[in-house]
Amino acid sequence: MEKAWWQQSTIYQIYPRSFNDTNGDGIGDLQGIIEKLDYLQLLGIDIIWLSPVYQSPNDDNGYDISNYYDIMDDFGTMEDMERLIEEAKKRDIHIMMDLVINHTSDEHPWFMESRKSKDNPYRDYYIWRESQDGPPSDIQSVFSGFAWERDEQSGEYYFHLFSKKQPDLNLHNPEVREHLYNMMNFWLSKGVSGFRMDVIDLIGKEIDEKVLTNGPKLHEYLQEMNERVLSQYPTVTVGETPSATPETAQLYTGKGRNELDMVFTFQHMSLDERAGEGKWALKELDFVELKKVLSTWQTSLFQKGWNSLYWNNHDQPRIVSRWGDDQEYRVESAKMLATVLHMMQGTPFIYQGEEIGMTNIDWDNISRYRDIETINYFHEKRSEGVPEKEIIQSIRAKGRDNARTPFQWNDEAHAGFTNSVPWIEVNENYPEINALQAMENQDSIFYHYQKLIALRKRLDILIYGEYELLLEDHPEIMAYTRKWEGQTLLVVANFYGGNPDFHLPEGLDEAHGEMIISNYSDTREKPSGIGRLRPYEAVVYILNDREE
Ligand code: TEU
Ligand code: CA
Repeated sequence: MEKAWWQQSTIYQIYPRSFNDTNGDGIGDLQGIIEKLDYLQLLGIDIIWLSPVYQSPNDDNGYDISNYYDIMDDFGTMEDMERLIEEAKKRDIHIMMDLVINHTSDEHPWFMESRKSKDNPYRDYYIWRESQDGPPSDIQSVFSGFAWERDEQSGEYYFHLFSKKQPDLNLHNPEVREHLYNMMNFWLSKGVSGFRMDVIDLIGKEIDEKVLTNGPKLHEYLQEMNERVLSQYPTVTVGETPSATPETAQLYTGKGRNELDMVFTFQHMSLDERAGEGKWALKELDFVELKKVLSTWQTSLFQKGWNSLYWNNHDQPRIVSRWGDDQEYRVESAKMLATVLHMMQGTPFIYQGEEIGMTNIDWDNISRYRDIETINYFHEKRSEGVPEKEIIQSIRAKGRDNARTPFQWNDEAHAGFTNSVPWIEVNENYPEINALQAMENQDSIFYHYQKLIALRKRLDILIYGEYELLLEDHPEIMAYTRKWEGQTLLVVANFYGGNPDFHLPEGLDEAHGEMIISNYSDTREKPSGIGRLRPYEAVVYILNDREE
């Protein structure tokens, strides 16, 4: 089996606004990323996924693009971008752009034309409907309220699944697709290596039938895009697909389908939400279900497609606060979560700050938050009479700003992120949690990630090994094997703070191999199946199969 170059890669997501500010305006910038490339090289990552850096009025922090061919003023210039691509390349690091083509900004020239009149040549670039009495349908925006906005000029409504300032493009118009393919080719010819595709499962939608994700034309368009653009370069692609199931993932990533390399599943991310009630409806994590979901993705795509592996991104709360322990066992639990994820089959994604165990924020006043989704949700619930305390509780647990506070570089003012006032406050725990501190400590989370990344390059079993879940119903332990060419990789992890008892299945209960990584520095080379695990302990062995 030949492996694709991105199959043993690790991808690091940068949210540029919050990464590193070099010109003292309180906003991260491209020069700031260039300055930290050595840090990323030391970590060992292969690809940077850059959240959007295109020109944007920043209603949704760059996910509302007004010019696909230029760089946001806050972040720098096209020259800075070219320099970033070049400097990254020198360090064998690829750049993956964020591709936002479900919608543009309402300040994009296409939309400004489109809204001028019903017969404007750009009218059909977006989705317009006539309606006399209120919105044309009851479809709701992800960011609260109706997904329809009445436009004064023509009296018609335009469709926006996200904010009012993010009108949805009409991908059924071949001219629109043509423009987008040209734009993608422009970036690939500049030397970027691929795309992370924002809500790509929406591009085949049929509004009038109320089919949003997984529309009838979705795969046809992706195949067309592949033919026209992606197949022309050695690219790596990952689709953001909130609706994907293990079955539809095979349509996107299946061999011979010529669509995408990977998709992001959201199924594991929803297991601490009350089913069907959306992201703010909190419930405790269903751990047995988490094991089941992750395992189903592992086995369904085995030799059929390819998984992306992630715990964090710019839309999700910090994993160590969410499913680890961000207090007493912060270091152990962050390493445990990393280990469990990185030993699976797929391409791992690290979100900035994850590698130093950054945590959620603890803010109870709405004025400190910056995210449009959070702010809209707050006001919507207030107007429905929900007590402020209750709303804030959800926001603290799930709000996107948890991931968006500035990167904590050191223990100086503003965590070394900026020398002026940051656009969003720094998490106050930066004196203890920061990159400098992590780099000076050989036992830090940072070096654990470095080891995991290096193991992926060294051990083919991590690329090819067949996955099997063990101890399925155990309420505290996650254990699995990966088998390949007479070897077994065994991963056993305690997801909680106790000392659970467990028995591995026969055959695995005596170790014959070597421990390759653990999150407690004093873990002995103990027989793998025996004994208890300490709080959040995670151990990985390679066992050589016994000769019969
Ligand atoms: O997110 C798409 C998406 O499904 C959102 O609903 C996201 O999951 C939500 O924030 C969860 O609360 C993508 C981007 O990742 C996000 O940052 C953008 O705001 C959104 O698309 C619109 O472009
Ligand atoms: Ca700046």
